[in-house]
Amino acid sequence: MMEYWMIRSIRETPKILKDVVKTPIDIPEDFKRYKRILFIGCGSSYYSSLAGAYTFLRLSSEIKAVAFPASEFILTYSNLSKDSLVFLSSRSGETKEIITAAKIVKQQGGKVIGITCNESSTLTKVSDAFYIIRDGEEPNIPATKSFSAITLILQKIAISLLNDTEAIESLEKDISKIPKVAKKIIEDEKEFMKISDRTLANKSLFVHLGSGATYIVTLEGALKFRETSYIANEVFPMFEFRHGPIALKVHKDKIATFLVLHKTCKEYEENIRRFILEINDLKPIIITNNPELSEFSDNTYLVPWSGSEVLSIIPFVIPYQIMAYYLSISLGHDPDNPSGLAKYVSNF
Ligand code: F1P
Repeated sequence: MMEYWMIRSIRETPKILKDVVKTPIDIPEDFKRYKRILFIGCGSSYYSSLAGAYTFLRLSSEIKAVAFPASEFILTYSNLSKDSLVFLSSRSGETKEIITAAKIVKQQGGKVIGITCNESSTLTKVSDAFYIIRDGEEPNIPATKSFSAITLILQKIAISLLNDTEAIESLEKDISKIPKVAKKIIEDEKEFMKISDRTLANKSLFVHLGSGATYIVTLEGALKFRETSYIANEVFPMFEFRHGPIALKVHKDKIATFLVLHKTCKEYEENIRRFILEINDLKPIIITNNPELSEFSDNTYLVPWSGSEVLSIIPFVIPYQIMAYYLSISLGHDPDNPSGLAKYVSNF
């Protein structure tokens, strides 16, 4: 079977993450004085931005971090630029909405920090400072290792902006474990190929259910399937599925459902068990690090992650990237060059 770049890029994730773990995040002390922290990106880089904002919000006592797609920031929220520290993420560093957003922020007196894989990109030229991710460039259009690397940089930045030194130390220990865990998950590659072939091949709608960090995982996972297999994907915070979208169950034979859960929801374990029984007829694929949930599905993947919930995003997204890759090739598509997609969107 021909191997496309996408699976090779996924397999390079542990190596690139090792470099990111070693990247010093020298945030100047005065950065903590900004009233707001904005994380902005497009596509997969928007989901990395959500991960950055989520990390800060979950670990800080201040509600001052938020993520936007660059186009929404430009059309609706550019008034937030003043007194804001703005992290603009872009694998290519050339996405037009990102460059436009950078100019707006600077015009209004905000501070622009770029995160990109492309050292000679326009984003580095319009930023006040920037972080470069070495070897982040991918021949495959759908982001894989670059998503994980940009996400980890943003999470490291968010953690460095916290004031709680104890929390920072413990999270930095967790961060150092991620590359090894990524390697272990990638070694299970054939397990994900089986799930794709056995469960996904003849479905016409994918439904993804997550919560907290794993909700961000499902957003990026759904995008991977859309980009590489051209299948409709719906994503919901887990219990939101009960407020209307559960009507989709009428199509249960054509639906593949993913339930992505970190074990932290201990105090709501009973509610979660009842919910899983409520959607049992959808035969969910369960991606979790809670072994007690494996009784609910023949398709359960136990993610070997025992670290914090906020840092579970990268370990939990790799199974999605691999499943999307194998589904795409089993459907006869080219996962590297999806129809109608460009490496980046150069107009706005
Ligand atoms: C952003 C992006 C990708 C998407 C596709 C089009 O690129 O939307 O997330 O997969 O490649 O471009 P970038 O700003 O991160 O380079």
